[in-house]
Amino acid sequence: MRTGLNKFQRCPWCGNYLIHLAIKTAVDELQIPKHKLVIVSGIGCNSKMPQYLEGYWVESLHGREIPFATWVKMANADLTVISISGDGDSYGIWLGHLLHATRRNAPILHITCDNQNYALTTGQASSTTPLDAKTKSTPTGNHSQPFHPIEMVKAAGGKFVEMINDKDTKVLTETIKSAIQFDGFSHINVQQACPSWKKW
Ligand SMILES: Cc1ncc(C[n+]2csc(CCOP(=O)(O)OP(=O)(O)O)c2C)c(N)n1
Ligand code: SF4
Ligand SMILES: [Mg+2]
Repeated sequence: MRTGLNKFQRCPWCGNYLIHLAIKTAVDELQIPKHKLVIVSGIGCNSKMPQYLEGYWVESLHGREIPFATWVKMANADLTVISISGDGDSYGIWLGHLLHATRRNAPILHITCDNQNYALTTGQASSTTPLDAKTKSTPTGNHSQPFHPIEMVKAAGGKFVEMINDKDTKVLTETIKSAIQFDGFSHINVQQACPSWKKW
């Protein structure tokens, strides 16, 4: 955790607490030394995650965590590199990076905290918001068909692609461990609770 930062900037019951716990447990159980761990995030509620974990970390730009994480791994293949972002980021603003990293089989783990909305900017619809869901930006209901992230990444050639609920923390922890050890690009979509904005 960043020195001096001991107050989590999250709403009560935010699913990011559980995702955080799963990442921390996975890294601890794999005994990855903190000087060999690099966590790269984008921008969003989820993207404060690296601040609370032991290791090197970067909060990059919204949508740019995957190329940043890939470059880190290219510079030093001995590092464990995890990139983290939200659904608005991974599947929206720079979806291209996710698909190209998948196609290139970049050897990093990318975790998407999928709360089905742009939470940090107060709850607009994203590309995984369900049909008919009412959000700030869809007051009469969402009329756009959501992406299915798992099918999309598999179609791009993804070999390690999982969707897990944040409350299944044991499964999530074990899957993160396997994904870190996977030789190639791995992607975990975490279905994340966001009690402040995700009301469906
Ligand atoms: C290039 C760019 N566009 C827009 C923003 C504004 N912005 C910051 S966070 C955010 C929403 C993030 O949503 P998501 O990726 O789903 O993460 P969450 O907050 O839900 O965890 C937006 C639109 C930005 N910082 N940079
Ligand atoms: S707005 Fe949602 S995602 Fe953001 S901290 Fe609150 S509960 Fe978590
Ligand atoms: Mg989101």
